[in-house]
Amino acid sequence: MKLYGERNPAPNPRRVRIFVAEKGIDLPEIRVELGKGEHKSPEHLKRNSLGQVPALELDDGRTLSESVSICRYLEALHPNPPLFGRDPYEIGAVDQWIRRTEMRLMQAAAMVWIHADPRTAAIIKQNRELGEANKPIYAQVCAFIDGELAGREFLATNDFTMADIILQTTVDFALFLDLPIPEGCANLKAWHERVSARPSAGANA
Ligand SMILES: N[C@@H](CCC(=O)N[C@@H](CS)C(=O)NCC(=O)O)C(=O)O
Repeated sequence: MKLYGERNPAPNPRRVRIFVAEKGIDLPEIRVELGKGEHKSPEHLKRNSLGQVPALELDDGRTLSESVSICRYLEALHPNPPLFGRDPYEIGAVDQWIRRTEMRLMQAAAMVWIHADPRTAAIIKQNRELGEANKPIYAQVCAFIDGELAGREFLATNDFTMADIILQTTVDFALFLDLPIPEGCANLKAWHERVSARPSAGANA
């Protein structure tokens, strides 16, 4: 089994690397250099027809894409420690926070990256107004999550889970975009320090 990914700060392959590090799984990773357009090569399009990373290639040649789906597959192969919840309620809670973080926070950061970041201006037809409008939305969603983290060590359950990985990689990607954790979000800042101190946070390709 091989993972096709890209180095940090690319947030989606990083999700899988953190997951794999937390599980202690030995998964070789092959770098697909986005800057060189390798993700749109015919070989890579066979692995992921959307031309994105990460992609997982199984020993029998079958492939899986979507970072969360790859992690769900790995969870089924390596159930311990559980990172998608320990019981039916926790499984629901982890899924809820993955969806909220991806659909609200990551979506806002992605719009800033695509439409307002000078590093994508040369390769994408930007809508600057849309990009700029997403900066305060990012801050608002941070404030919402900050409130939800009050009195909690981790986002979805009492343990570190996939929901924390999604939030961690989103917040770190946003920092790369110069979108800080807003002033006043003390719970989110403390949570970020906690997850950044885990050895898995340093996993890179
Ligand atoms: N929903 C996908 C998103 C994958 C994604 O957007 N990957 C980025 C790198 S972090 C990529 O390949 N971007 C290049 C492109 O979309 O052309 C996942 O979770 O894996």
